[in-house]
Amino acid sequence: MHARPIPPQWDRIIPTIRSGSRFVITGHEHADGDALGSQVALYYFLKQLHKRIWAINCDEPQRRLAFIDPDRVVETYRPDRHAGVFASCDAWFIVDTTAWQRIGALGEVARAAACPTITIDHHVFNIEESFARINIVDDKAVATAKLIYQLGMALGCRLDRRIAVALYTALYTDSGGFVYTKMDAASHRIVAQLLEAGAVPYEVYDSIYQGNSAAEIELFGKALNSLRFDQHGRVAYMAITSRMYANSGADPERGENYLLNVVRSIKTVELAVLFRQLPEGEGSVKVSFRAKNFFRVNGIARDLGGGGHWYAAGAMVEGSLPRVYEKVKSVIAREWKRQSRIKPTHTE
Ligand SMILES: [Mn+2]
Repeated sequence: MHARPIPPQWDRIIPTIRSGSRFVITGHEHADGDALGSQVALYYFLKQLHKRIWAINCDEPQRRLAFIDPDRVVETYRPDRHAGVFASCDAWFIVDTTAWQRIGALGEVARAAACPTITIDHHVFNIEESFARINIVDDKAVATAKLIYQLGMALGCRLDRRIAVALYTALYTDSGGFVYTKMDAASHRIVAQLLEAGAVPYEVYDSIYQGNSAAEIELFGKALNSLRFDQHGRVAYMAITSRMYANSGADPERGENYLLNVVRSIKTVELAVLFRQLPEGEGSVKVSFRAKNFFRVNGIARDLGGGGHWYAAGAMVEGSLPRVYEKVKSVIAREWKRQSRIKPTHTE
């Protein structure tokens, strides 16, 4: 099923919500603040309408985001337990992605699902990876949470503290602390309402950014030691080997954003690239890209089998760390030449 995306026209799905009684909500794998926050907020919005809801992801939520889901409503997919749920639900919502490859083992289940599948997302849409019957996409939105807020209001639901914390965390994390280009005035007005509904900025900040262990900071030190520059200091590369964190007890996932943001903060750096060798064997590497002003990374990530935004994207690449490192370096060198000729537009 390759359905073209539609802009947020909530009338297109509200009848399905009103008439149905059983719904599933899924976020993408390794759910980030936006995926988990959007999922949990939509869960409680639909609960207000007295629906039976299952929130099911393909993997365990990150520990540092557990505060978004204090009642532990998000379950991890188990075929034996959940097969009946997918067979009997009235619609299946997938948030913060439109790609079946991004929901892990649930991808194949969703592609074969008999119930209507509805994605709600703000990433650049790729029809080749799409699967849902309805794709609601607004790539001008700073976070999927903005769309979930709009849907909740269109349904006549109200904000409560749990919803406010979930949506606030999503908006905060996906906008790099409310500073990225797409964090517009309308999104700030939503944030104001979330504060009125009980979200406490310092509590969210503390939960996400001040839970580091000493082992994690030591790992960051090793990663920073691997820092190398290219293109006259405009491109920065870092690599974390699986050996680096084998005994550190650190959760590498949570450090990625931190490292990329630290390196991107270097005045001359336009593009930061992080290679993370995955611990399962030596066979694959997660490559993450963060650009600053003009360089667009989503095309590179897509060519490598991943995806993302113009300024933030990533991919899992098969191969040893040195081989993936060299491969990506040459792809970037080529792209750098091409994109340097393009005038920056800042119109994302
Ligand atoms: Mn997002």
